[in-house]
Amino acid sequence: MTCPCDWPEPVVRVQSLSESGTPIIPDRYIKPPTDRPSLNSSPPDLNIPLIDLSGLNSPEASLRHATLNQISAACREWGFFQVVNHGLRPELVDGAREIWREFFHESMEVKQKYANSPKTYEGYGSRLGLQKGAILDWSDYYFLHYLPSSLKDHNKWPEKPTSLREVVEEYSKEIVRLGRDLLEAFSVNLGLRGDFLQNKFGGEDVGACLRVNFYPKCPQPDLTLGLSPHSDPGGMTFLLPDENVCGLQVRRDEQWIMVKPARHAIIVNIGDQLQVLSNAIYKSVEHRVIVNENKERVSLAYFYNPKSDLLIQPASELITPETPALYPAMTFDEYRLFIRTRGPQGKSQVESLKSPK
Ligand SMILES: O=C(O)CCC(=O)C(=O)O
Repeated sequence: MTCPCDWPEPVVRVQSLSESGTPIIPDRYIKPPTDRPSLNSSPPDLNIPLIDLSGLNSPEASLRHATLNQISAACREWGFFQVVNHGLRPELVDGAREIWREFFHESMEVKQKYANSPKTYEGYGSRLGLQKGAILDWSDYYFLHYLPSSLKDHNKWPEKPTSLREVVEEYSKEIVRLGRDLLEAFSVNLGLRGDFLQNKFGGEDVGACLRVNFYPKCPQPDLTLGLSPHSDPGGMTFLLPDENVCGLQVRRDEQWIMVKPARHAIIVNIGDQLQVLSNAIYKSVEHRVIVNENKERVSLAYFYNPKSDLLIQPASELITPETPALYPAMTFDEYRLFIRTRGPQGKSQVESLKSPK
């Protein structure tokens, strides 16, 4: 068996391939015909819900309720929504994305100092998964831990550009605050105590980690994907998209819906752990990323997760004779091991956990 300290094949940086100017992508990035993006498949007028979060703090009860109702419908029907007036300064949102773009445009020598290994995935990477000969995605990434603070190691965060660590600190703090606010809204919407979900996530001991995705220009975008279809294994994800370059697609009724980001919006999606805790009232929905011939794309995916050794199971308050528990109890650590051992199977990964009837 391959040691999880090593990649099964030499690592190739997708950005280097792109910058080589090759008009043809290597075979190992070419997806089978059924998995390729059919570039025109998205209905142009459909988008994920857009929610103005300032309503949550309104002195008017009717506005607060209307906002909570919008959040509730989005979690039940879409598993995805984008939020504006989320409390993060527009300069911070733009600054966080652009400082990472600068990092990816540093020299290869600077980036290689942070080359990652599959043991922890922390650092600069170009593949997910260890299967030898796998068809790869057209992207590079940077992965780092913010919480728990025992896992945060500034030495594993890029030193250049010089203000990156400071910007990531501020951005991370704000995302964790937003995570707490939204978990409270979700709890109330599910008829639970306001602090219910935050407590199930471990109170102050939640996990938070960032994957910055860099999708270089691709000469044959119709043959590959920037990120293959997956649902997010954790609690919920805050995605800062590249406002000027669409790429994220969300599965809905067997169609792929292209997300059109609003200005300074943050995209929120339900992860597998919230699907389990809500006993599938909330949906962890499959999504993927397509790439672009003329434009690179940068996105920041912040994963807000339960403390990894706490048991996660459907909330007993939501279990009735008509709605029995759909999933067994499992820690997030065990769940990650379960999906990593099985490998990606397409479709929502949490569905395969369902207790047999
Ligand atoms: O780049 C995107 O828009 C999506 C990224 C994503 O799904 C992920 O990092 O898990």
